[in-house]
Amino acid sequence: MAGEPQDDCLFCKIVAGEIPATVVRETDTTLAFRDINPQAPTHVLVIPKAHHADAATLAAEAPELAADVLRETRAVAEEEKLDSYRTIFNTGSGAGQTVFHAHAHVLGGRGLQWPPG
Ligand code: DGP
Repeated sequence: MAGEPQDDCLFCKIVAGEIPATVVRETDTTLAFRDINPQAPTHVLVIPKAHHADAATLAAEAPELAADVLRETRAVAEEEKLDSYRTIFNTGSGAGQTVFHAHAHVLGGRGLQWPPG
């Protein structure tokens, strides 16, 4: 069922506390933690605690929760004192999505090129 924890999901395990993570923010519905393989001085992942496969699925299945995630990306940027930052939702393996639990990457603290690779 949409939103239920998945046994084989890495980020569900982080939400459950079964895998450690460096948490920077937590709300009732979201968790923000540092990416294990940072691509910028600040690289934080913001996830819904409930399992949804990707950002578009999250927006379709739980639009309020999608809004919670977006609000938290800004809160992370403010806490990290980022004037500019990039929010990325890789969607699908061809776009680099490797964990199929919706997550926003918040990247900042260095110049970011456009277009991205
Ligand atoms: P994506 O490629 O968009 O699906 O992003 C998944 C990100 O998750 C990737 O940047 C690396 C990160 N990641 C993978 N495993 C772990 C982990 O165990 N802990 C943390 N903190 N991040 C992880």
